[in-house]
Amino acid sequence: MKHELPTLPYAYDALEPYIDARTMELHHSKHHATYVAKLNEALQDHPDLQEQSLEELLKHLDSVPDMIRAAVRNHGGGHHNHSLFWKLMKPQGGGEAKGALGEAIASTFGEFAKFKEEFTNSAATLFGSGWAWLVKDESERLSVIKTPNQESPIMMKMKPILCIDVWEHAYYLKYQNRRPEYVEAWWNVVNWEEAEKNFNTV
Ligand code: MN3
Repeated sequence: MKHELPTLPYAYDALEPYIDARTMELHHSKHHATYVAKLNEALQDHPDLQEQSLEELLKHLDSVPDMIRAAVRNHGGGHHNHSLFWKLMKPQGGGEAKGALGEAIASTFGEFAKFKEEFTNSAATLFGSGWAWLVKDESERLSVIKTPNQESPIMMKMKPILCIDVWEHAYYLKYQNRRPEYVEAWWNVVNWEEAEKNFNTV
């Protein structure tokens, strides 16, 4: 079974003006596609691992052979993170979390604005390339974390709810070095229904 690049649930220009079409196109058709190709390449001589779902592979990186573990972490993580990320954005998104997720955010962070501030701060201060996340741990507790490179919370037994890619390739064409501006704009395209779906599934 080969891993495949998912199609975007909207057009490349659908998130304009917050995220530009050229960035979306390169990010999806080049960067994400490369993670998928390199993951398949790493697994090509490992038919047993090809049978596993991406989640299983990432949850049990310890049982992946040494020789390909870094490739699976980087490219498998990259494939999984981007697949989540695309669905967590939509045109006419933004606003605040509602429903069960909205309640959990309010009870964890005090109010939505506090959560937004903490998440924004994590995304802005992450050094180098990586991701900021809202995650749920095994005792259902919410927290904001950052991961370097293409590491995923599922490698740490945590469930991803919301994420933002802060690699320069995610914003450089439009925002150059102004990552905080990109993060601020990104809040306008957050797909809270998708985040709530992530929150409600185990
Ligand atoms: Mn990326």
